[in-house]
This record gives sequence, C-alpha cells and structure tokens, in this order.
Amino acid sequence: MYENRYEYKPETVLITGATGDFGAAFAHRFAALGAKVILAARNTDKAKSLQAALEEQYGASVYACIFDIADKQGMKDAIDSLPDEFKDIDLLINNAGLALGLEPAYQCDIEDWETMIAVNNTALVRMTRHVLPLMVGRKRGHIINIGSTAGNYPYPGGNVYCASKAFVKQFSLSLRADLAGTNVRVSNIEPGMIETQFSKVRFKGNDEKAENVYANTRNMHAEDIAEAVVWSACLPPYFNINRMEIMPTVQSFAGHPIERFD
Ligand code: 8X3
Repeated sequence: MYENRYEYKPETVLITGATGDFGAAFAHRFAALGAKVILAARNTDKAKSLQAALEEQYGASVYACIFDIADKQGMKDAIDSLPDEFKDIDLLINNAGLALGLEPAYQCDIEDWETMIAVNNTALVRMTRHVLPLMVGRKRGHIINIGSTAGNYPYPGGNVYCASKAFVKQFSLSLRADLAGTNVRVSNIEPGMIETQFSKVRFKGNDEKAENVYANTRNMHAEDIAEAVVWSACLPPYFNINRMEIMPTVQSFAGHPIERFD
C-alpha cells in the first residue's frame, strides 16, 4: 500500500480561515491536486470569488461554507449541513487565527485577548471536535493545525498570542496521544515571520507599522507554508509529522534580555 511515496492524497479538505493568505494558498494547492475543497470563511463574497477561481483554474469541486468561526452554533450548523459529497473530510486544516496588538500585557485591550482566545483556541477545538469522530470512524484522516513559532518562543508584546499558539501545539500533541490506534494523523505546522496580512490585522490597519515588519529583508510567503502543509498531508499515512517549525533564514533568536542597574 502506497508504495509510491507520493501516491497518497487527501480527498476532501476543509480549510478554516480559507480566504486569508495562508488559507487561499492551501486551497489552491489542494484544488490543484484534485481534492474536494471546503472553504470555511465568514465573508461570502471573498469565499465565492476564491471558489470561482479554483473551479476555473483547476476544475475543482469546491464548497463555500460560510459562518463566523467564533459562532458556536453557526459552526455546528455549517458542519452538520455539509452536502453529502463533502462530508467525508479527511484533512482538516485549522488555519483561522490572528494576532491583535503588540502592547505589553499591562496595556493590552482585554477584548483583543478574548478574540484571540476565541478564534485561535476555542474555535479550533470546537472544529476539531466536530470533525474527529468522522475521521476516527473511517480510520482515515489528518488534522493540520497552523501553530506558530510564537508558541515556542515568547517575545515582548506576544503575551496572549504566544500563549494561544502554545496551546495549539500542546493540543496537537495531546491529540496524537488520544488518537493512538486510530490511523488519524495530527501535525502542528509552526511558521515564523511570513509576509501576509497578519501584521496588518495585528496593527489594526496601520499600513506603515505592518509594512515595517517585512521591510528590507527577504521574506517568506504563504505559498512557502503551503509547500510544508502539502508535503505533510501527502506523505503516506504511516508517516506523521508531529511538529514542523519554519522560519525565514533572515529570522533567528534574540537571546534573553537582562535588566541592568546603574
Ligand atoms: C506569526 C509569527 O513571529 O510574527 O505567527 O509571531 S510571529
């Protein structure tokens, strides 16, 4: 079985945050591979326009699944009402996530914290809980969580964002423990700094601040992370990537700052 290392492909892929930079890059790659793609997104116009592009470019079978990721009942209804031909999800990419703000913890907006936890954590575990029984029942499936280097290395102003991604890492590893013997895979893909809308969201539309993050350096892009996701997903099912941490070569570590006294 799967003697050719690249013979395995997921057949039905659900991507949350599908119209963001990462989500759209993943959708393009899996549509090109012939998978049925479910675009989970909040914005109908953006989802429909991505759907049209995937259908036109690859002749792909695409379903736009519209709900607010933080809406518990909306998510349940959306998953329960998937068309029959899209129900057998064998790859869930928990990609929806965001950072809001870069202030020190004692100055942050508490609502930003709550939103990050709601999207990066609560929605991710809910979606996982909806989809997992289908995978376990079929003994086929893969959950790819989009974590972050921020879950491994704290940085000033990262506070709840870093903590939320550490949660995603540990939840991924804990799922591996629970899923022993089920043939269901779990991977946490942990990107570092990637040039996307991420900083524009973090800085709430302040273009100058966002552009400065990526200025005068050699950035990675969403397509680079899609490469890692597709590779992990198309490995033969006996082969599980637990975690994959990725940084642009230009990014590294800053050491531990010491407070000095006069
Ligand atoms: C994004 C990586 O370093 O900007 O998840 O927090 S970083």
